[in-house]
Amino acid sequence: MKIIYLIGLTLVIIGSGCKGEKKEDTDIKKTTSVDKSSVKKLEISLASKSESNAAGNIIFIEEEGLVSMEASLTGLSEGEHAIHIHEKADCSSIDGKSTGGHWNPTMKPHGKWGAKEGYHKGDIGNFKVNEAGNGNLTFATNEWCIGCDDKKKNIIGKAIIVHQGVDDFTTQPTGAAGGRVSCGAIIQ
Ligand SMILES: [Cu+2]
Repeated sequence: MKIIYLIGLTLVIIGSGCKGEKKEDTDIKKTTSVDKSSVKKLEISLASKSESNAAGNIIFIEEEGLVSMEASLTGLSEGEHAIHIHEKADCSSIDGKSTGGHWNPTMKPHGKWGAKEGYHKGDIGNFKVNEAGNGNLTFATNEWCIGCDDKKKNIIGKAIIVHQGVDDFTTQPTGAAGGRVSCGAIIQ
């Protein structure tokens, strides 16, 4: 639901200082649909892991309770690849396993995003990569936030992992997506 902020601004300008100057009263009423100060933006980069050439960048934008994600990846093998949020913003290990398992603050089974049986908050899914090794993904959800107090929504302090293989959405708790070929810490 859209929230409309109604800002009533009344400016009263009183001319003063100079002698003989006329006094002016001005009423300005302003209506805006988006409170610009509530929009949050975060850009992260992904580094190669597991001796791959995969890299990329992701822009997260939070606006009116919705977090959108725009990912652009390069250096991948052609076909589908899994992408998840993992639980720790630590990409230090060569194999990316320093990020831990899938981010799953609601303790649900692994699955396809939106599945009735449940899914992790980090179960973004799969995306396609073309023969040149490039892939793009857009995703949006109101189940995340950028830096809010709700631990079940806050993606800050987590990591994005791109996998060598495809998420089958059924194998627990990983989706059998194979090695971790790219990693980016979600930090401000
Ligand atoms: Cu993963």
